[in-house]
Amino acid sequence: MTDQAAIEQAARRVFSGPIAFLKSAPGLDYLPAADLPEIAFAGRSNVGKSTLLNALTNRKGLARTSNTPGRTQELNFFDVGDPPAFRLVDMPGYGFAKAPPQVAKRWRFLVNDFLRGRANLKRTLVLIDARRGIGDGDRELMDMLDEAAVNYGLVLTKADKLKKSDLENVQQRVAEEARKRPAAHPGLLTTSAEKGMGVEQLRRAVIEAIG
Ligand SMILES: Nc1nc2c(ncn2[C@@H]2O[C@H](COP(=O)(O)OP(=O)(O)OP(=O)(O)O)[C@@H](O)[C@H]2O)c(=O)[nH]1
Ligand SMILES: [Mg+2]
Repeated sequence: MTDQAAIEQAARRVFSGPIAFLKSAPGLDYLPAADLPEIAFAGRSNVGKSTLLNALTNRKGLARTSNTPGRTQELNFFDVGDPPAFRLVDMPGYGFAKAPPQVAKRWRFLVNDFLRGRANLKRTLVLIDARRGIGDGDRELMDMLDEAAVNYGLVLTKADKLKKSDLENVQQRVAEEARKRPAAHPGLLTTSAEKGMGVEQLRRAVIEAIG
């Protein structure tokens, strides 16, 4: 079997098997042991982190989603496999205008400290809303990841909301910015959780990142 076929087969098997919520960590003191590889979902509030995690695992209500930004307020850990082989981490978003400044600051420290300090973190997925492109908050996050040499991959979300030419435009701009960033993985993934677009590719990327 080719490597590619083996990865596809592993991706299908892993994501159709058992996946379970492990725990919610409101602070770094509450993290699970760093004993398994992890993949984290980061990005602006409302970008679709929790929704994409659900699409990836093909389970609708696994991570809580909402129309209102600020839904996810803690680091939520999900075990993939039984016994678990790795974990997915759904995180609070940034750039949520209505969050009280103290709360927004707490989330930012939680997310940044986790991403910078978690030795077993294999890949951070930085989600970018295809309608908005890369914003200031996204740049701040990527600057931090670049400085800390934490490797990440960019993922466009909500591709279903754009017409083809606009989507191609944003893909080009985002890919170009990614190429300039030292810790960014080459290759931009374009997804729509709504339409299931890019979900297979994301599964393969996760399996590859886990190694
Ligand atoms: N059309 C469309 N809507 C989406 C897609 N992904 C997410 N959404 C919607 O975007 C909204 C926010 O999704 P969430 O997954 O809760 O976003 P989040 O990034 O987890 O947000 P926070 O937890 O607040 O940081 C929800 O109303 C989703 O239904 C998509 O691919 N297409
Ligand atoms: Mg969320």
